[in-house]
Amino acid sequence: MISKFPTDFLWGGAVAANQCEGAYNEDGKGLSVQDVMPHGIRGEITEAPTEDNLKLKGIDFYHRYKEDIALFAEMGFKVFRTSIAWSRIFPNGDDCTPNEKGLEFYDALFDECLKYGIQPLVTLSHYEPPLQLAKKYNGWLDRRTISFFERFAETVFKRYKDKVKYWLTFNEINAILKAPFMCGAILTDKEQLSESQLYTAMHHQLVASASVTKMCHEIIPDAMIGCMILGVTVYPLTPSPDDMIKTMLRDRETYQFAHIHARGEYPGYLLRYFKKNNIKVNITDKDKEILKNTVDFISFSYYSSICESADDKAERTGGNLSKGFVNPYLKASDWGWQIDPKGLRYTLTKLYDLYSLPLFIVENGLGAEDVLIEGPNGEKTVNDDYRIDYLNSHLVELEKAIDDGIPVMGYTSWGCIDIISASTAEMRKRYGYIYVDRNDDGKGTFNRYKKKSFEWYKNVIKTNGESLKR
Ligand code: BGP
Repeated sequence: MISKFPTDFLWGGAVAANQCEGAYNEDGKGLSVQDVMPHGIRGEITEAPTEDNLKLKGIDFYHRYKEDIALFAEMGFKVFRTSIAWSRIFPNGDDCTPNEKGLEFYDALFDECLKYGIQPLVTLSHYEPPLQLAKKYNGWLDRRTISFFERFAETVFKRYKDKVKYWLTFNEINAILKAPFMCGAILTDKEQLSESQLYTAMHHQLVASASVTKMCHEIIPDAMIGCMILGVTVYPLTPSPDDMIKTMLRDRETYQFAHIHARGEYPGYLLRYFKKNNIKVNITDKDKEILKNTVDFISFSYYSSICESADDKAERTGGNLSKGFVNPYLKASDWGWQIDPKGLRYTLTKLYDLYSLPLFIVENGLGAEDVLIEGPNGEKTVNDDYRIDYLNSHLVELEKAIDDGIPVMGYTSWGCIDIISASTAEMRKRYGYIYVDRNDDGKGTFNRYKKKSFEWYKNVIKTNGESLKR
């Protein structure tokens, strides 16, 4: 018996409503910011949805979820992470009554999961705020958005309290500082936004996150609710103390969010940063009281690590919403994200050493251009050994953290089925154990095909990690 994974370890996979459901205007759903972002984060925002926006149809999960959940069950999933599209429930964000058809869809989706013994893990806000909130209030810049979000959370907590026992508030809540429109429905150009405005929007989301944490504990006492952080793992490019300090400062962009959710207050270094840079954020006494409602666990996404240096001339590379310097010891994915399994163990250790809360990896995976081939028995498949290697190596490092005594609740690999990528809105950047026949030109049958990694992951789950190659 080698495996160190606990017997109740929550193995599964993750998606987000806007990256898979499609049905962008069906059954009363309102537009979300994603419906006018045809080319991802760096693309233009269109006046109205355009044909070239793959997310309008996604992978048609809205109509095919039963087939997909059955495939997840075949792999043995214990948990399935997805989000509730806010604009399916409150089409404009500030509506007084919810859209019943939207509520019915998620009732059916969660029932389908539970039919197979799969626990839903639900993200309340995953980069898909209602577009109307942007147009009418300039999104999270306006404090009234807190109450709109509280109404949304209260509605779904009460509706699904017997079906959903694991909740996350905001997906990668730290990303609002990098992508204010996608994360905060803020129409003002990022370059025009003052730091006071950006941190004010961040503050409103933090208050909303703590407020719904309190609400979840009251409405669903046997549920667990966590924050979700974009895990940016940063190494100094050289042992120069200047690079080390630069790394420490860069780390704070991530850890300040975990700090606030875990300790219930702003860290001194962030308040000092506000003061030093004349950043005005209205943190009321009532806000401070609300912030004290801390989370039950910390969840995060982990894909890669980056280097930081005090010397700006070094060569930079990509990462999940984060640019860093190239680490000469690491290989990169086709999208320039540096592959670093040990960085996952380092991040788990650092988070637990700092906050002593249970942890949950809710995103980890390799985006790659997969090639569909004819399998040995005539079926269509993908030989994604590269994805198996990536996932296997990360799970082996995760196991070492568990062996150190770190309580990790579960692991939902990102994009358990091919979906539309968030940063570039591409279909060709595939993450799934299941190939979806849809391409960047929008063409395809939408058929699903099991990749080689499907059987691999099914066996990992069946053996509770025993089958991993160490
Ligand atoms: C994270 C998001 C996910 C997912 C992932 C992969 O930031 O939480 O929604 O998209 O990144 O990134 P991408 O889809 O850009 O490859």
